[in-house]
Amino acid sequence: MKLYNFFRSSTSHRLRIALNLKGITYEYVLVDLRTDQHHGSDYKELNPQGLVPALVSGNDVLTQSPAIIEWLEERYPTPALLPSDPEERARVRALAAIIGCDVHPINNRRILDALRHDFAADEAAVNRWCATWISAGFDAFEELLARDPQHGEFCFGHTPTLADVYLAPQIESARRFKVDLARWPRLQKIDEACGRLEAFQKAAPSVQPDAG
Ligand SMILES: N[C@@H](CCC(=O)N[C@@H](CS)C(=O)NCC(=O)O)C(=O)O
Repeated sequence: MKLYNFFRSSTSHRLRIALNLKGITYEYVLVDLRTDQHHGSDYKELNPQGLVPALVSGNDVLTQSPAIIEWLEERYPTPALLPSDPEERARVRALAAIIGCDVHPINNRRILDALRHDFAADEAAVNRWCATWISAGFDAFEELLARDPQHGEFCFGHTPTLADVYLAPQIESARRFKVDLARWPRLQKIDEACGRLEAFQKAAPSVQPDAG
């Protein structure tokens, strides 16, 4: 498999974690967002949306990290990243969706570029924008964990699930935007637990070949 990705992209980071948790080896193919390689025709041939990541498996080109992660779960069911009970699966997916649908998309680079260029936002305003939406998502995430008796060392129970796969990269990104994490003690503990696992350590942006 080939993973077209970028070290600092949190959707790429999600995929690296999921692949590592499933024990799948992959070739790291850099799509450098610093040089706008994702806007080039070569990459758009692969993914017309011009966003990372994309995963190539045999003749299949898979795009959109939620779809790719669900595909991985179906193709490589062990270890499972979703609980077996449908209601529990829905709870785990809801946590993941807070990040995947409601936080990440509005803090993505192209949105921040639009704020800078079309709405004259300076860096302080951009950081405030990011902090606002990250905080709103993390407040809800923290409260849902507080209410869930099955919240354990990880978001759900004592092994990582889809919720952790989405949460850890978003916490990394929150740090980059200098969001103070002290307000979310449960999230911090889960992040520490994730950080103890090799699958998460090997997926970290700082250890990727293009990190810089
Ligand atoms: N919903 C997509 C979003 C992908 C996405 O937004 N990727 C970002 C990096 S995290 C990107 O390629 N950004 C480039 C840009 O905004 O110009 C997914 O989950 O795969």
